[in-house]
Amino acid sequence: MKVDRHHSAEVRASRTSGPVLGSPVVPSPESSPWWRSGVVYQIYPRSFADADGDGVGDLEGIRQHLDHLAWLGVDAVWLSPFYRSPMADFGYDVADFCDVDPLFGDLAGFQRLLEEAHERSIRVLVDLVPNHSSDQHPWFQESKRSRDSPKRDWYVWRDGGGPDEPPNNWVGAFIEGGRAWTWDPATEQWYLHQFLPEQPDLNWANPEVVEAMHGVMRFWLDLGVDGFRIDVVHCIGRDPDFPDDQPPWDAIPHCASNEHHSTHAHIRGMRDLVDAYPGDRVIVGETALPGTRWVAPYYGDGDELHLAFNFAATHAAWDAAAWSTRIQRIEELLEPQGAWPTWVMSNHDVVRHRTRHGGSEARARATAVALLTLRGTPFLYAGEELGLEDAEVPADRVVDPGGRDGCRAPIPWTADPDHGWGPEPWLPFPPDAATLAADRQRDDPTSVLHLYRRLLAARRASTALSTGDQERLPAPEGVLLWRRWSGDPAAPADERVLALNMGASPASIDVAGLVEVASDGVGEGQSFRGHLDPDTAVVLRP
Ligand code: TEU
Repeated sequence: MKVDRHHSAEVRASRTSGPVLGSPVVPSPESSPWWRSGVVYQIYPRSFADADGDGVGDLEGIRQHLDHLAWLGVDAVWLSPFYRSPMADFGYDVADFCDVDPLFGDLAGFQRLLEEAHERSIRVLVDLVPNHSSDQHPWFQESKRSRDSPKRDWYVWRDGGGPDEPPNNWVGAFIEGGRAWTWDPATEQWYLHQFLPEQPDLNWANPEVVEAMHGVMRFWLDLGVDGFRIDVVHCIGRDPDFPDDQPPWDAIPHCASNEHHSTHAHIRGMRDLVDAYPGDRVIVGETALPGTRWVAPYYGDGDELHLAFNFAATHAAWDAAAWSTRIQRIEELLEPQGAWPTWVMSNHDVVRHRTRHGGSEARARATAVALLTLRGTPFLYAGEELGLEDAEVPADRVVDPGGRDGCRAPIPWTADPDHGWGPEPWLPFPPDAATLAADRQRDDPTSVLHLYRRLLAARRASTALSTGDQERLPAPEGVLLWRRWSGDPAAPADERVLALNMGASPASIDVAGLVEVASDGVGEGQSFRGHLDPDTAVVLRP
C-alpha cells in the first residue's frame, strides 16, 4: 500500500478499518504513566534482523522477532531512523521524513509491524530528527537553488568573510578537525551543519520549519506510534548572533555544547502537540550534553520533555565512587523538579558497556542489574541482553565517519555460521557470536539472556523497582548499595535492596533478605548470606 505523505484519505481509512492503532496498548494511570515504569528497547534497524537476506536489517526482520521481545518482557521499542536516506549517517540524514527507505521496507510494512507490536502490548517509538535533514531532501535542494528561493530561510545560510572565512569557529561532528559550515560556490554563502556536510541544519527560527516538523509528528502519531525519541533536540535553537565558541568548547563539536533558550519553546510546542493525542504518548529527547546539570532544564516545568537522555553512566569507569557521585547528582538535580531519570548503558553511538568495562561477562551481568533497578526508565540497547561486545572492525570494513561501527554489529540470532543473516552482513559479527547467539542462550537458563528476562520480570512485579523511591545506603568500599521502596518509607508497601560490588575483593554486606535475582544466578530464592563477589550484583527482598 502506498500512503501519501500528507494525511491522505488512505491513512485515515487504514485507521478506521483496522485495529485502532492510536489507542493505548495498556491504559496507565495518570500518576504513573507507562514510560516511567516501563523498559524501552532500542533497535538500530540496520543491525537488528535481516528478513530479505541483503545483509542489512529491515522492518520485516523486526516484525519477525517481536516474539523475542515479548518473551524478554520489554514494554516499548524505539526504532532508530528507517526513513528515506542516502545513508551518509546511516539514516540520521533524512531525505523524506514521512516514508520508509526501500532498504528497510515500506509504509505498509511499518504499519504491520506497529499493529503486531501493539497486539503484544509493545509500544513503538520512532526517531524524530528535527535538527537537520539530508542535503538530498527536496527542502534543501530547493533552499540551495538560489538566494531568493522561498525555502532559502528553511536552512541556516550566512556570508561569513567570503569563501575562505566561515561565519564562526564552530566545529562539526564526525569531520576530523572540520568546521560546521560548508561553502556553496553557486550561491556564494555558507550553510550550517552541526554534523556532516550532508546534514544541513534546519532553521527552527523560521515558523514554516516548525510547522513542517509538526506535520511530520502528526503523520506518525496519526499512524499510531506511541511517541518519539528526538535526535539532538538540544541543538535546534541557536544563538542568532552565531558567536564563536570559547575554549575549551571550541575544541569539540559545537553540538556537544549548543545551548539556546529558544529550544525550550520549541520543545513545549512538540510536547503540546503530542499531549493532545490520547494514550500516554511520549517524547524522549536526546540531550547529548556534558552532564545532568545541563540535561535537567529540558524537562521544563513538566511541560517539555517527558524524558531526557542522561548519558552519565556511559562516561563512568568501573568504580563505585564514580557511579555513586553520578547517581547522587541525578537524584539531587532531578527529584526536586519532579523529573524522572533515564538510564542508558549502551546505544548505537557509544562503545557497548561490556566492551567499555573490559569485556568481562560478570561485569556485563552486574551492569544489567544497575540498568534495570536504578530509579528511572531504562533504555536497553538491542544485543545488551545477549551480553554482546563491540565487533572488531578491520580498516577495510569501516563505514561510519564517526567511528561507531563496533556497537552496530549485526545481532547473532542463531549459532549457525550465518547467524540468521544473509551471506554478507554490512558489518562483521561481534566476538563469540555463535556462543552468544540468541537461540543458544534461550536454551540455557544460566545465560545472560535469561538474567535480563528475570530482571525484567522482577521489575514488572515490583512497584518498588519500577516506580518507587530510592536512597543510597552506606556500603563497604567498592560497593554500591541502594534501597528502593514504594509507599511509606518507614512501612513500605514494597521494598528491594540492590547491591553491586565494583571492587576487587569480596565484600560483606549487612542486609537480611531473600536473593530475588543474582547477576551470576547463584543463590536465587535463598536467604542472602551477606557475601558479594567482585563484579557481581544482587536484587534482595528484605
Ligand atoms: O547523536 C548525537 C550526538 O551528539 C553524537 O554526536 C554522539 O555524541 C556521538 O555519536 C558520540 O560518538 C545523534 C544520533 O544518535 C547519532 O547517531 C547521529 O549521528 C547524530 O545525532 C546526528 O543525527
